[in-house]
Amino acid sequence: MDASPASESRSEMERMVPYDPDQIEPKWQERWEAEGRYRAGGPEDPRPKFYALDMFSYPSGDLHMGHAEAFAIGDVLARYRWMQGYNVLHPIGWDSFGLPAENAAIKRGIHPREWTYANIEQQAASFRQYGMSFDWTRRLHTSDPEYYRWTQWLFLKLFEMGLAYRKNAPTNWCPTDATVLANEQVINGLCERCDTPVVRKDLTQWFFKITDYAERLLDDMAPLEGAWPERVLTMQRNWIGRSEGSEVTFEIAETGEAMTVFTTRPDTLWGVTFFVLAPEHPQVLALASIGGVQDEVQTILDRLQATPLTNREQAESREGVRLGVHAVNPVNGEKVPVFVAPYVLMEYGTGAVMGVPGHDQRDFEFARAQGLEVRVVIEPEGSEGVDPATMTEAFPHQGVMVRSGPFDGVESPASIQAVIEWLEAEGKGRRAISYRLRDWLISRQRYWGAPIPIIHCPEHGEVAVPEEDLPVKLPHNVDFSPQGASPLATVEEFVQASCPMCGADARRETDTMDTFVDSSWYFLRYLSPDDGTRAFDPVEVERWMPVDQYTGGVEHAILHLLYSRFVTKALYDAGMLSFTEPFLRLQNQGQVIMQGAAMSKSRGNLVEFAEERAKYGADVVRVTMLFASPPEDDVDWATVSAEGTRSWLGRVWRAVHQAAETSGELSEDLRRFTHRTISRVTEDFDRFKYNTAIARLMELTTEIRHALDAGGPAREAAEKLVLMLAPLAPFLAEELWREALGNEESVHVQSWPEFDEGLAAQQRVNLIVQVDGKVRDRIEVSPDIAEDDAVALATASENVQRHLEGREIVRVIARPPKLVNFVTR
Ligand code: ANZ
Repeated sequence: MDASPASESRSEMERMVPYDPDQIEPKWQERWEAEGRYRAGGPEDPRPKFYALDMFSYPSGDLHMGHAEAFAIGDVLARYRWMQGYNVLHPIGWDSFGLPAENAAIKRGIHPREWTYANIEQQAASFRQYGMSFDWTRRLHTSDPEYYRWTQWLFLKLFEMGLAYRKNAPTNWCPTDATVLANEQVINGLCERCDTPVVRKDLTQWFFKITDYAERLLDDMAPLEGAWPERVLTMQRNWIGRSEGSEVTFEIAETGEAMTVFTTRPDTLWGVTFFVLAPEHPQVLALASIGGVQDEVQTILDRLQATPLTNREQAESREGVRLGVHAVNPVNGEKVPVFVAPYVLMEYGTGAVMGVPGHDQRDFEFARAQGLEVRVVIEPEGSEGVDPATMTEAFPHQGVMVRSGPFDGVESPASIQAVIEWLEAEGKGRRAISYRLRDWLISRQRYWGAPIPIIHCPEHGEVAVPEEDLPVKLPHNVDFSPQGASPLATVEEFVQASCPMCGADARRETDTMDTFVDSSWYFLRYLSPDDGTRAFDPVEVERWMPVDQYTGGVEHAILHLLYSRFVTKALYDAGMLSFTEPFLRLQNQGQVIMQGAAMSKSRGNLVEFAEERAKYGADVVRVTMLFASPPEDDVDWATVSAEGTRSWLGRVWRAVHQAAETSGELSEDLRRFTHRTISRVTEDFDRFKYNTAIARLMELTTEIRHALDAGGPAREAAEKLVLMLAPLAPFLAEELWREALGNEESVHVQSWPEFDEGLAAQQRVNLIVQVDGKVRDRIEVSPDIAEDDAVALATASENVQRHLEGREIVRVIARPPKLVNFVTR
């Protein structure tokens, strides 16, 4: 029930039509669409541009609560920028290729296309009901031939630049889904989707050479500092994983072969007591045959074959096989035994390491297990000397070099540089940088993706499909159940092709592209979505890019964002773009959870977006979501109050209707209060603090109510309230603006209200907010703030929320305007 303050007189309430979202939302939805309300302005539009991009949706079903949050955040911003006088581009599309569509279709016996497009239609309808200010004329689906034609074009561009190549590589293979999985899709050795144990499979795969861009991907993060969430930048940095050190060349004593290692600690070279190769190192089997240990080595290789790649990083460091050959340490001519061990990874550095058990923990464990010498060559300053016999772990820290020939007594970190210079002068090594980043594996052995536009010719090898033959279309009638090779390989008409160079019989590539390729450039396609002659229009790109604000989930902190950055840089290098970073600012939203846990059907805590919207209306869901917390925090739907929001919007409804009937100058107090609210809400909007902005609008509602109850005029204040409410609750604001306040034009084409600094700057008092008697925040409020508003503001404080987390509020002591104290248990 909606408890109305007693001051709203009975007669007024009886006269007034109550707030009913069902009556107003469908009406405005239709009108806005007919008016083409949110179409971005063309080249002649004089307003400054603002590209507001939301991470597009995956059509796995109807919209869920996560979408409801993310898209509410993006939509408020777009609407706010419109009102501030920007020409806003706010497009929508669907990331509509991918394995889930194929798996769902297999389960239900329908075609992936049917399943996908039905879901898209449902989501599109839900978006409209939710009041999204999208420019629908730019809508795109990555699974449309009109789109994936250009994804194929992008592939060919990268191929032409030498950035797309094929090689045999170990992959994570899910036997059930019959496809390659990215490392991120393997959870504890199991397939993320079906929990089948993942095995390793060596396959010829297509890659994009993102490693060529490692350095630039790191360096170009500098301007994103402060504009992207810090944790996203950190995750990208760690993912790229730059290590400085050196390469040092050893020699195999028995064969004279050179063997190079990468080390971050060349200052430990005098402590090398063994040498280790990754089992997949190309020289391993030849060296094993010298020592006669091929069988032992083969056993390790066979076992690794059954281990997902992701589990390799955790390989047991004690296991290994002695090859029977020796490596010569270039700094002192010492011969040390060579081993093969799974803890050394072929994909990192050179696939070979120098064993320094005194200073590297894994080397230490290996040496103890294999009975190898531990030698201490770095000591903490002023130490008495460390006895290797009694050491229980390696000493990995910096210190003074000892037992290191010409370098005795040299201290780190300078010692590392000194040794590198010496190695270079002696021709024994060189400065080197190693990256954790691997090339991007883009081929998938599945049906529902963009076919890779390559033809394999017996004579000419991999030949690009000529641009005029794009798109290479997906055949419709395919048995897409998993079968080991790509389902496309079974479609003879698809596979048969002739070589574009010589016309000979050839075979078409049957792998499709990872969907991350589709989403690595979609922000460019939105700018000229109907252009049948090119992927993007350079003039439009110049006009709109880079994206001013990107909104989406932190789950895309690495892959999607890194791939988009890479593709942007590659297209820049191709001379097709004038900028190297696609997204100027990034805003993440938290998750929507239920009773402290992620929502899921099986857990029984799933809240359906469609149901909530049907129950409360779009505006209430939007405002509830935004009021719950700052965007980047999780929203627990169990702790929010849609009823509370509805009751507030009902108060707004009545106050504005009533205020519309009044006329004349506002009282001095109400005028000041209104200006202060505009000033504060503007500030909050600029920092994405929609929750506190809403709390302030609640305060203003109360002030308007007081003025009305005192018989004073309030129309001007009500107008400002409605204007500020427009981005948050677009339907209600429109209804009030046009119907209650009697304006001709839409509220959504009005200017954002301005405020008078002098009026806004009136003295405020500090509201002290306590949790269990401890001060957790101080908030500036008006001296006559109402109790409800003080509590709402206090609740919205980030710091207070942190301290309330996991606690139950048993009592709220409110002494406005000075104090709010939450007593918890
Ligand atoms: C000798 C050494 C001595 C090392 C010492 C470290 C400490 P980050 O910092 O992550 O880049 N390494 C090199 N290649 C490897 C591979 N393919 N598989 C497993 N380990 C490998 O790590 C660099 C260090 O990891 C390298 O420096 C090497 O061990 C090891 F006191 O060399 B070090």
